[in-house]
This record gives sequence, C-alpha cells and structure tokens, in this order.
Amino acid sequence: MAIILTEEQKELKALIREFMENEVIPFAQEYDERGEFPEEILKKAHEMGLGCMNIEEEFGGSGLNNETMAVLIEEMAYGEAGVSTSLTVSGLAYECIRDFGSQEQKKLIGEAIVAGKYISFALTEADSGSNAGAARCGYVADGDEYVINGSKAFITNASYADYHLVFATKDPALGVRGLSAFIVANDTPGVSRGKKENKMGLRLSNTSDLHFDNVRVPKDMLVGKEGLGFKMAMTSLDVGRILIGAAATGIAQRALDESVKYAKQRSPFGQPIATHQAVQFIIADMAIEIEAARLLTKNAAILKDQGMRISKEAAMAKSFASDVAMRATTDAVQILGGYGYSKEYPVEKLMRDAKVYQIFEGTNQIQRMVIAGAVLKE
Ligand code: COS
Repeated sequence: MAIILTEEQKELKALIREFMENEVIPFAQEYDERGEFPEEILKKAHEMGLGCMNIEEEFGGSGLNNETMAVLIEEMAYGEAGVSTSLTVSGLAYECIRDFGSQEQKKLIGEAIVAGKYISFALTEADSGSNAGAARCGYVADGDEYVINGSKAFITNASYADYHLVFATKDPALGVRGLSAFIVANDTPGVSRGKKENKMGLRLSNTSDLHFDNVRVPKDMLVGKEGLGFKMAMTSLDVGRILIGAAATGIAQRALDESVKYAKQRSPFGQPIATHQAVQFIIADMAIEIEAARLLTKNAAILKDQGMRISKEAAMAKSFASDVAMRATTDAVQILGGYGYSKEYPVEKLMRDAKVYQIFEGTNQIQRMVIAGAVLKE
C-alpha cells in the first residue's frame, strides 16, 4: 500500500490548505488565547462543504469515503485541530444514524448537517468515560414518547448543536445491553447546556455538559432498536478513531514542518541547526513515525470502505498516530527551544492540542484493550 493521492484528493487537499492558510492560521492564536469557538470561520468552512463530508449526495453532502476523508481531515488538523474537530463530530453522530437509523432520520440529520448545523455525539458522562456501558443517563417509555433524564459531560459542540444523539440506558443493571440512542432536538423542553470546559488545548472547539430534565422524545426518534445503543456507538467510534488517527497525523506533520523551517534558519554556532546530527535524528524519527501513522490510518480507512469490521485497525491507527503527535509536538518544542515554549511560535499550541488525541474517543489505554482483545481472539 502506497500513499498515492487521486487527482480529486489532491485538489480538495489544496483547497483546504489554502483556506487554512488564509482564513484560519493567522487568527488561530487569538481564538486559542480566548478559548473562543470561531463561528465565522466555521461558517465559511461549512459553505465549502467541509462539515458534511460523509453525508450522502442525496441529502446535499459530499458522500466521500473514509479513505478520502482521512486525507482531508489530516489537512484540516494540519491547519487547526479545533476547527477540524468542530467540523467532523457531527459526522460521527451521522455515522450512527446512517448505519442504523430510518430514512426520515437520515434525511432530517443529513440535511441539517449540510445546512451547517451541529449534531453532538452525547455518550460520555461525568462518571462513565472509558466504561461507556456504565452510562446512567436514563430513559423510560411513556405512550408514544420516551422520557430522558440525566446528564452528559465533555460533549463536543454541545453549546452549538441543534440536535444531540443521546445514548441513554433503560436500566444501568443491564450494562452495555441497556443503552439506546435517541435524536433529541436542542430546543426540546428540558434540554439545557451546562458548563463549558476551559481546556488545555483544542481551545477552538467547544466542549460542554448537557442536561436532560424530563425530556420527551417522540418514539420515531429512537435510532435503530432499543438495547442496541452500545454496539451502535462502538461501530461509529471505529470510524471516528480512524479520523482521529488522520487528524493526529496532521498535527504531527505540522510539528515536523515547523521544526524543519526553524532548523534551517537558526544558526547559533554559525551554521543552521538542521546541519547538526542531533537535530537531524529527531527530524528523521518524526518523519518515520508520521509516515507509519499515515499508513496505519489509510489501512483502517480502506478496510472500512470495503465493509470490514475494523475495531482493531482503527484502535491501532488512533493510538499510534496520537502517540506520534504527542512525541512530534514535544520534539518540535525542543527543537525550537525557548521559542518553542513561547506563544510567539505555533508549536506550543500544537503540543497542547495533540494531548487530547491520546484521551478522547477512547483513551489510548482503552485502544490497547481493544487491540489486545482482538489479537488474543485471532
Ligand atoms: N463494533 C461492534 N460491536 C462491538 C464493538 C464494535 N467496535 N465493540 C464492542 N462491540 C460489542 C461486542 O461484540 C459485545 O457484543 P456481544 O456481547 O454480543 O458479543 C458488546 O458490544 C460488548 O462489548 P465488550 O464486551 O467488548 O464491552 P466492554 O464493556 O467490555 O468494553 C470498551 C468495551 C471498553 C472497549 C468500550 O467501552 C470502549 O470503547 N470504551 C471507550 C468509550 C469511548 O471511546 N468513549 C469516548 C466517547 S466519544 S469522545
């Protein structure tokens, strides 16, 4: 398998690079300082179709496969990881609705995403992150409706989403078999947005709590069947993890490019530090690992596009690429030295942004559980 891009991928990648260089990168540091959701920037990105890559063409989306999405998401995160996250999380929720939902649900949510609306993926809770099956947010059936009560935590885009894909349990004692998924419009009485997280990195993305107080949802907003919520969430997260691998690869590539640029200019001993073997070896290691991360990601994406279950491959891509991003950004700070530690240069932000990739969509320890489980079964 080689990394050869199609003409379409090259063109779309170049468009994203141009957009990021002109519309995002010059303003990223200010938004980062303020921890502000860049609504205007994201509006332009939506107009370019960057928020609806996996929505089918019949609903106005781009209908791209995972292989192409991985290429484009890498490029988006190369420019700015928070923007990339904000633009891709609705697609994670849609993944679930596309695979398990009704035609009406697909149309409702697919068209909403194409129109630039956000859909949150509300699975995590304050006391159940890694153990997704231990969710406490509950539901009961009542006539033609379901009634949801409880809270969700660390939900991307929650403050801006028009709809939430909410995973709730019929009975916590049922564990993974108790979860079901519901499409909940944000303006339904009883839905409220809670505290916004003040994060270390990825500060251009929004992360907030959600609360559900006797929220009544029509029965046709149940996605798939009752009790299938956990498997549906895991199936979507398999794809989400490929795309996390792609984004982490983008952050790492940016760290490498910033390091190379600086190392060619900085000459404390009369010649650029890029001529020093100590620096060259760091750069070589970064380049090796980035190539490997990109290949793992591409492998998982191609297998998924061919309809295979890719839990192991996606977990490998996610955990490896995010570990690479953390190492590459830390090394970039080292190469830039005092300037690397300063907000005057972009690499300290890359390092802060990279960290969460080892944590969200399943920590890298959880990914290793998934990988080991699959390997031991083989
Ligand atoms: N695709 C399809 N089915 C899956 C699946 C997947 N990726 N992963 C698990 N399942 C199925 C299993 O096959 C099993 O079904 P059966 O009982 O019919 O065989 C069922 O779901 C339960 O799976 P398992 O026993 O592996 O569940 P566990 O509770 O032991 O653990 C982990 C699952 C820990 C791997 C899971 O909870 C997880 O990924 N946690 C992290 C959650 C996460 O990523 N959160 C971030 C949210 S978004 S920021």
